[in-house]
Amino acid sequence: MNVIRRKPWALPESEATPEDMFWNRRKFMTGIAGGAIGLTAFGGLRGTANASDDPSAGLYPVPRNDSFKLDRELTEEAVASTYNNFYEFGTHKQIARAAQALPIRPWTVVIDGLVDNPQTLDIDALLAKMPLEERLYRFRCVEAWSMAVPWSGFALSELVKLASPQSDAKYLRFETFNNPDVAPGQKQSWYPWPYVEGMTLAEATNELAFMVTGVYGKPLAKQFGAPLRLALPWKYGFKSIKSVVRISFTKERPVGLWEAIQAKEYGFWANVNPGVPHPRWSQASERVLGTGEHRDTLMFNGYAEQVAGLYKDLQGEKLYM
Ligand SMILES: Nc1nc2c(c(=O)[nH]1)N[C@H]1C(S)=C(S)[C@@H](COP(=O)(O)O)O[C@H]1N2
Ligand SMILES: [Mo]
Repeated sequence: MNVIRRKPWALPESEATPEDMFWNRRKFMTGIAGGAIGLTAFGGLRGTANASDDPSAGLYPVPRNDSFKLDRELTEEAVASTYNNFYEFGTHKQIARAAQALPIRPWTVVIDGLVDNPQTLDIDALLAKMPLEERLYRFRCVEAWSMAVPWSGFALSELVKLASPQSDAKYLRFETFNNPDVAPGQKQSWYPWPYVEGMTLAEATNELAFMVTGVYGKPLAKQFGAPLRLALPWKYGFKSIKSVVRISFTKERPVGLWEAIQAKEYGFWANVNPGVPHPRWSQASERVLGTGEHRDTLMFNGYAEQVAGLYKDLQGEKLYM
């Protein structure tokens, strides 16, 4: 798939998918969605079979919070769970099978930095503590594809409360696991592993910021970033970091993996804005996964009402890359 020769890290996150590849992929995905054939070929890969082995399976489905509404159909599970960005398992979209190698128990999440309650939490203890709910969210990748998914999880603000940030904490820095023995992508030493992402404390306590623990009414399948990932639906998808092991409260603005390797194209804020093109392609519209439909991209991915106020006093910042 990596046919165009360029710096290895420039592939393919930083490259809009050529249409011909997209249509081939569509045929492939339609095959899976078709049912019996896909199911036989892929076994439990979609997460259905694996999810029932997950010790948190009994927690799902969780009640839906109806204040988060969609303007479109949900993306089919078979589509969303077989088209993933998870560079730890490969630089292409078909990493779902490889991602099954990730051990998700035991799993601990460290909360540290400028907080009154630093702690190491076992994932199942965290799940038991948090008010789980389902939210239907849009998702917009910087590569100009989109989906709509029913995440389960809890508001990030709940975790912030648990940590009790000190007055000089301004940012949250999230870190993914680092285990090249199970994640072959992490043997590619030109990436600055582990994957890191961050946001301001104000963004983290916005009602939309969501810690995801499940999807499609089940525990999170591994390819989605089990057992704990982020969803910041008004930002480009690379901000929604997967398989989180550490959350640090900091005074300094964290530098994400993509910003570290390509700061001219991937910044800290990465808010969706159809009027601000990526340096190499337009962000005006998006391909809807599974349907092939093209839609106009919305300001803040349709969440302006909830988040525009966060940026009022930040007009000097590069808010949209
Ligand atoms: N740890 C980690 N988190 C990650 C990524 C990644 O490669 N590694 N890719 C990001 C990108 S670019 C996108 S679009 C989304 C994809 O999420 P999905 O596979 O659930 O659609 O995950 C984001 N989080
Ligand atoms: Mo992405």
